[in-house]
Amino acid sequence: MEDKKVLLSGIQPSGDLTLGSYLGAIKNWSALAREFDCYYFMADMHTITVRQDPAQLRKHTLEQLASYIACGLDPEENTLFIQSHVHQHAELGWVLQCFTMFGELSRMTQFKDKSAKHAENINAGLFAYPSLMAADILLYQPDFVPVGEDQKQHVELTRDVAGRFNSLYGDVFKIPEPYIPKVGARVMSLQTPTAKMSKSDEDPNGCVYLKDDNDTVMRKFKRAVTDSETCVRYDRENKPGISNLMEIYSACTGKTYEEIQREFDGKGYGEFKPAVGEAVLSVTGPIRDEANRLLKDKSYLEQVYRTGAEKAGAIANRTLRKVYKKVGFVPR
Ligand code: ATP
Ligand code: LTN
Repeated sequence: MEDKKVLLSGIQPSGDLTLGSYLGAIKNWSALAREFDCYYFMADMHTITVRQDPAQLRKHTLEQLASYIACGLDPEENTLFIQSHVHQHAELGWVLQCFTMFGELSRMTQFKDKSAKHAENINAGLFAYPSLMAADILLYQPDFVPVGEDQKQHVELTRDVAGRFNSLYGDVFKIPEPYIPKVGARVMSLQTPTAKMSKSDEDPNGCVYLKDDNDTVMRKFKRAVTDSETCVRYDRENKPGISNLMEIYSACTGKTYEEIQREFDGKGYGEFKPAVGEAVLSVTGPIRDEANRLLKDKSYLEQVYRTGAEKAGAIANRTLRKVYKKVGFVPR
């Protein structure tokens, strides 16, 4: 256990998990448990940077935990916890805000996107979000942070903040590496294939949710936006819709783009689109059913997140104590 490398990641329970969250993140996580000491959490504190309905937030947090387990994250092998249960995240988050520059935060793409989308509520938390994310990460001294492409900028900022802190106080934090999957790193919306498939997207047709029933999944793929050609060919620039479907199909079947091109040679999109839907369902159907089963067992989920928070809290506390000492706080 001790000499295993450490890995940590989180997802915001801001909505229902999507095919993007699965292919871009969770799918890869489940393959890593043997090799690494893994920490995965529900980033509930991050979600309130955007207004949330409290009952929905609670529901999404537990559903996300059930989905993590249904996607193959065994709670015996992975530490699964809820961010707000480990108070050290908020505490280190504050300290790291004091080591993150205004200019750095202003450059974050997610901040720019979200503040454009929620112009009426550009709060300080939304702006300072990457400092809390840096705390989430650095508390556990991980070697790797597996995330989708869109989070790379935040992990890079985390590295800069950790480096800045270390250069002032000595080696307190391990500098983590982002760990980005090659296939499925950027699943795009089925309706606007130039935009990321996102759980908080307003158009539910662009987004495939892990909890969608079979008919809904098939309907969404049949209606996916493509182009005016008919050939199944990978070209991100000129054929974003088809290329996205090819990436999804490839991620779900393990086939290469050449194999897919050959398979659908001479066949139109009318055949390709439902085939992608079927391939996706073969993966997400069993996950959905298992998550629904787990959600009925509240005491099991409770036991998982309690054990997780206890384990995570012990590690987090070690780092926080060290940081408090370094910056000069009087020990209690
Ligand atoms: P929100 O809409 O609330 O911003 P989101 O759906 O964009 O959420 P996140 O919670 O930001 O998803 O992401 C969770 C993890 O899944 C991150 O590691 C992220 O990089 C990855 N991820 C999310 N969406 C996609 C996607 N469309 N393609 C690939 N990876 C994704
Ligand atoms: N910012 C991420 C969620 C997140 C995270 C983290 C990911 C919060 N803290 C720490 C990895 C490590 C997102 O919006 N997907």
